[in-house]
Amino acid sequence: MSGRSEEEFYVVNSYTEWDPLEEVVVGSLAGGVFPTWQESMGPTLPHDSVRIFKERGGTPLPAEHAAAAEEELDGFAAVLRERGITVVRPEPADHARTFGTPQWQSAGNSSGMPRDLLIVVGDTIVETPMSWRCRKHEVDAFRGLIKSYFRRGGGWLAAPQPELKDTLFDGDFDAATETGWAVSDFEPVFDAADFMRFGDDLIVQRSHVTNEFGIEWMRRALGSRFRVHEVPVNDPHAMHIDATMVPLAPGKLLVNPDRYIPNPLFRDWEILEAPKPALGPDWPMYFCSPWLSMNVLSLDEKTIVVERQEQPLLDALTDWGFTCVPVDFRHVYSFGGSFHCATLDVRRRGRGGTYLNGTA
Ligand code: DAV
Repeated sequence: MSGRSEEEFYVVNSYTEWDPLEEVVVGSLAGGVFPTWQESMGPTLPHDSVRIFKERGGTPLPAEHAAAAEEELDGFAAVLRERGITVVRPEPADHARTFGTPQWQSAGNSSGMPRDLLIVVGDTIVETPMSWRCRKHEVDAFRGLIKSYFRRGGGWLAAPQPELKDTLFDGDFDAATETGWAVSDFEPVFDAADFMRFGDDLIVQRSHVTNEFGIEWMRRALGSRFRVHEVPVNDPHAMHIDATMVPLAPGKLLVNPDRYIPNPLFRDWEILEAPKPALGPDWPMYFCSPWLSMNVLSLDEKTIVVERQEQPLLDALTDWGFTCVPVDFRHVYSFGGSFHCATLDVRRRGRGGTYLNGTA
């Protein structure tokens, strides 16, 4: 494990959201439970989830719906494999088990959404300091994979372990005006899904799970090659940027028309407004909004995995010149994400570069 040969250097290699995909982690909802409630979840969640999490935190996800979601994840993995992409999965985990620190106790959540926990920047996998207590040990199901990549030459960087004491959640969020943030700057916290990768540049949003301290930690940890740009968005419920601004190819940004604020970094980019989601109001959505329609996965600059029933988006992307691969994923939606959230692209071809305006 000393040094890296030229070949090993490519074991972990992913700089963008659109370079040709070669290896990817796909999450699993097996063993998943409802989150243990904490106040800082409130501003990010659909209204009914507050009660549901308070009542059912730590108890298993609804069995039939979760089994259907797991089948969709398996089906998605099969579609990727058929296209020659290497797919790896987490180890089994029992998220009902409780854990804690001297300050607090919690059960877990699920292994469904690796995008939230981990981010690959170039040749390195970064482990994030998540602010939901129930998610503190979620990464353990992926640890075998991370160690294996490291042994084969990949980089591995873990953020400082947050304490997640009450002080962290003493943010300035005001429910009446829906302004401010649920987390303070007591210590660095961020979810990986608040970042998006554009070669040597990353964008990030401040959110109810990502604070300024966390953004600054990431900026310094990544070093001088990478530039981290905090972008303003119009989203009082902000948690994860991947249903707000999704780059599909160099110069093509899919945006949420309710949330995107025009940004000079994208001056020369074509801005594609996502059509309204197809999902009706009665579908159970415990974590997210129907804008998960936008949470697509690019297989390369031309090819995008899109939920099979999102016809308006399928039509729009086809009109814009993309080839869409429709995959069933609505049951997965219910548990906190779509194709981008449920994956972690470990290897894409490409070696970085400058794509955003005014950054070189
Ligand atoms: O619209 O609820 C979803 C982002 C999931 N990673 C939303 C944000």
